[in-house]
Amino acid sequence: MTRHVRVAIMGAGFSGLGVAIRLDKQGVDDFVVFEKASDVGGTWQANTYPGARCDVPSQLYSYSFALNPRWTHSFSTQPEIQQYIRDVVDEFGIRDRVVLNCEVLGARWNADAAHWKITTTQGEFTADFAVSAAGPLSAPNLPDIKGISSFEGAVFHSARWDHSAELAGKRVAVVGTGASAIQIIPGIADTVGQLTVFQRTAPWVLPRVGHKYTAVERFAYQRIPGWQRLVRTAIYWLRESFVIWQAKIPLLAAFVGLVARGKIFLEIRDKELRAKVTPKYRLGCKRMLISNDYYGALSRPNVDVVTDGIHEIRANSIVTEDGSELPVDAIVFATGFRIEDSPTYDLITGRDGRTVAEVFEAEGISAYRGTALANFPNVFVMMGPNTALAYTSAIFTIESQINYIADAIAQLTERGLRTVEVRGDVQHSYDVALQRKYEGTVWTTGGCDSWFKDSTGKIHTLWPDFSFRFYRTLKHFDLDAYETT
Ligand code: N01
Repeated sequence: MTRHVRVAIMGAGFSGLGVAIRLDKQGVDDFVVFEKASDVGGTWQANTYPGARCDVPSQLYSYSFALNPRWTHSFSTQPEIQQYIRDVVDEFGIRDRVVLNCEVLGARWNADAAHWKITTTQGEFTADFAVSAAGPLSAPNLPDIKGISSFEGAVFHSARWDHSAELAGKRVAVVGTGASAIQIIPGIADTVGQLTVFQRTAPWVLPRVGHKYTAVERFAYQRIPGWQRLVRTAIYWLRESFVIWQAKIPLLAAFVGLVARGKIFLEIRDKELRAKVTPKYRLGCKRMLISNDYYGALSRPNVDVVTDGIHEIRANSIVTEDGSELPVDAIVFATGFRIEDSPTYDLITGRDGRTVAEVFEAEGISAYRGTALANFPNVFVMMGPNTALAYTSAIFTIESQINYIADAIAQLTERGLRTVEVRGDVQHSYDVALQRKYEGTVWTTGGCDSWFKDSTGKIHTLWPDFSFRFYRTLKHFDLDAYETT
C-alpha cells in the first residue's frame, strides 16, 4: 500500500535531519526521512577513514539550535560528529520518522494528483513536498583507469573505507591529495610498510590552529550562559573575513600564501619534495586545506610522492605515464565525489518528464537560491548549486535553506496552495547575476582546475559572497518568484 506524507525528505545527514527537526517544531509532523545507510549522519556516517575529522572549527560545525558543549577538540573527529548527530535525532524526537536502510530509487512528479510519487527499497510513498538532501558529497568519484578491475589486492574509495583490509606492513597507494587524502596519509603512514602518494595537483595547506579542549573550557561551555554562543559568534566572523581575500581582494591571497610556503619550508627538509608539494596556482583557487601532520607524513622514509599520472593498473602494481611500474598491495582512491554528475540527479523526474540530470545537461547547472528548480514543482534541494562555502561551515548554508523551506511550506499551507514552482525567468536572472560575482575572484583567476568549476569554467558549486548574505537572501520565502496553483 502506498503511504502518503506531507513532506518526504531524502537523506539523513545534517541537511535532511535539520529540515525534519524544523518541520516538526513548526507542527508539520507528517514527514518521513529516507536514508539508504544503516545509520544517520550522511557524509559523517560514510567517511570512516583513519584520521577523518572536520576541518571547520567544532564550534561552528553544529546546529545553531543544538550547540554541543561536550566537543573534546576544537576540530572534531568523525566519531564525535556522528555521535552528535545521533544525539540530536534523539533529543529532538524525530527518530521514529527516519527510515534507515531505505534507498530512494526514483521520485516522479504527478501533475494530476499534485504530488511526488517516490519509489524506495521499502515501498511506494507519495508526498506533497519532496526535499532532496542526499548531499553533494555522497557519490564517490572512482576514476576509470585502465586495468583497474584486474587489481588483485584491496581497492576502495576513501568514503567506503574497507576496515577488513589489512594494511599494516603492506605497500599501499593513495590516489589524490585533497581534503580526505591529507587526513588519510598521516592516519596510515606509520602502520603501512610503504606508502606511495599519487599527486595530480599539489594542495595549499595551512596550519591547523586548534587544540584539545581542557576540562575548564568544557566546564565553561556547559555552565557559563552564553559563553559558547559568544565563542561561536567570534569564530563565525573571523571565518567570514576570509571572503575578503578570496572573493573581494584576491591579491591578498598571495600574503596568506606566504604562510603556506613558510610551512612547506619549515616542515620539509628535502628540496625535491618541497618542489613537488608547492602548488603552482594561487592559494584559495581550490579548497584550502589545513593540517599539522601531512608534510611530516610525506617526509617519512617509507612515503613517496609520485607526480606522474597513472597510466595503468595491473594485478599487483601501478604503472605511471613514464613507464615505471610500482608494486602495490592495496589502493585507496581519495579522489573526491561526483558533484557535477551526481547520480541523485537521475532520480528526480519533473513536470515535463525530464530528470534533474537531463535538465542540467541541456540547460546548465543552476538553481534558484540554490534550493528551487524550474520544472520541478514542490521540491527543494539542500546544498544545491552555488551553495557550498569555501571558508566556513556548511551548516550555516543548511540552516539558511531550512529557514527558506520551512517558510515556504508555512506560507503555502496558510494560503491553501497546492503547488509551487520557481519561474524559469527568475531562476535564469538569478544565475546570471550570481555568475557575475565570480569574475575576478581567486576561484576564476587563480590558475587552477577544481571541482568548484565545470569543464567550461562556470562555477556552479560555490556561493560567491559572505555567508550572512546567503542567510539574508533565504530568510523568507519569496512567493512572487514562483508560479502557484
Ligand atoms: O576530494 P577532492 P576529497 N587521478 O575532490 C585527485 C569535503 N571534505 O574527498 O586536485 C589522480 O577535494 C584530485 O586531484 P586534482 C571537502 O568539501 C571535508 O579529498 O583534481 N588524481 C584531488 O587531489 C572537500 O573539498 C572534510 O588534480 C585524481 C583528489 O583526488 C570534499 O569533501 C574532510 C583523479 C580529490 O580531492 C572532497 O574532498 C574531507 C584521478 N583520476 C573532505 N581524480 C572536512 O573536514 C581526482 N584526483 C569538513
